[in-house]
Amino acid sequence: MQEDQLLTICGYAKTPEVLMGIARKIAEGQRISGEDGLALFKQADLGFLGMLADHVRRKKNGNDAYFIRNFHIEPTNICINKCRFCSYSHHFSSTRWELTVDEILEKVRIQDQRVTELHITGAVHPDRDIYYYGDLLTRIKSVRPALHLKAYSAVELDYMIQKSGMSIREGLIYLKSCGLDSIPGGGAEIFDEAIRTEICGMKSTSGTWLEIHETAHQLGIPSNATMLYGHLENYAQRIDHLERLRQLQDRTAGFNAFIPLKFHNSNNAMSRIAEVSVVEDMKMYAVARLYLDNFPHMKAYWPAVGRKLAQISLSFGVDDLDGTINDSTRIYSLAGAEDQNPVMTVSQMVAMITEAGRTPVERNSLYQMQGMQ
Ligand code: V47
Ligand code: SF4
Repeated sequence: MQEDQLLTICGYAKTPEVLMGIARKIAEGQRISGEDGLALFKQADLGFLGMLADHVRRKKNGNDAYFIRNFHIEPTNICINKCRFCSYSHHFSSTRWELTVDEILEKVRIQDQRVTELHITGAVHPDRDIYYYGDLLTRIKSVRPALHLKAYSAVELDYMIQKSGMSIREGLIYLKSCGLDSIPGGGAEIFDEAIRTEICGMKSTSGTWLEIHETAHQLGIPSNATMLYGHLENYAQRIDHLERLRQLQDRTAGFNAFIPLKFHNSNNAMSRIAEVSVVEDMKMYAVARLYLDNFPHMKAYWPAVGRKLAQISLSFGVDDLDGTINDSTRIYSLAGAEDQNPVMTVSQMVAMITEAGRTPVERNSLYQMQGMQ
């Protein structure tokens, strides 16, 4: 849609002047302010948000919607922390696991050869150090050298690096030399210090999370960013989170994708909080797409949001549905997400994207196109 058409349609719906002003900024490719972001959350309806977010998505990614062939390994759920939203760690889950290195290598060996990415993340185990995790990367690479290793959230990295007595920079250089290719976006939760203390006070601070990602980017290690939404936070705190990410990305351009993660309320210490509605989910995707003008990609992680909503999110700014997963993650199934065995075939992924009117593109971890077989 052309910019003038966009503005005509927005104006046609008797849109309040404050929102028309934001639509004009977006049509002209200008950055929106924190105040604008708040107004979008509070005053804009879904149709308006979807139209603007879809316009920005199309400018950045054309008609393409991405997916990847990937799988996860969660080495352990034994954790030193006690995040109140977590249904996964041994504190709340009825299961408790510590995979051995051989078990992990076996999981790598049995994967389809067309899988290109392994996402490794888990709990913060008190006894495992950076040498254990570095060696794990090296051994996985020796089994599957071409596999991209997106490994260890900033919270896991913080603990293993501190335990080793290294600086963040030294720790990341060491892990890169062992085979670390990129860093997943987990552990960001919500940066607002008061809410963070309430929901995950034992965890690494927001400042540390941001510092680890900034240092990684300086070392040529790209990463993702997430935000856990739909619990105690308000709209201003969501905008504050997006603002801190936007500022960091202005300095480094090292983030690939932003992934809003909807809070799920089963089996955790925050179960009394109701899960937010679909409208709230789509608002979150759209406002994030509009606010994070320097992020190339917006991802709907389908095991978290559900297949149907992930498909709809393609009309609210999202251009990436993550991957085939192959039933290898428990974080969301334990928290009550609809998919208890998250696995998606390539043909299911292609059908889902095509039905939403987008062109399915199989990507690698750096958003380069893969030949689909
Ligand atoms: O940091 C934990 C979230 C995250 C719950 O980078 C919960 O490509 C909702 O970050 N309800 C870990 N969310 C997962 C993660 C991730 C996932 C997929 C792709 C990428 C990527 C990163 O899961 C945690 C936390 O925010 N989480 N428990 C829960 N009850
Ligand atoms: Fe541990 Fe991560 Fe769960 Fe927090 S969210 S308790 S750090 S596994």
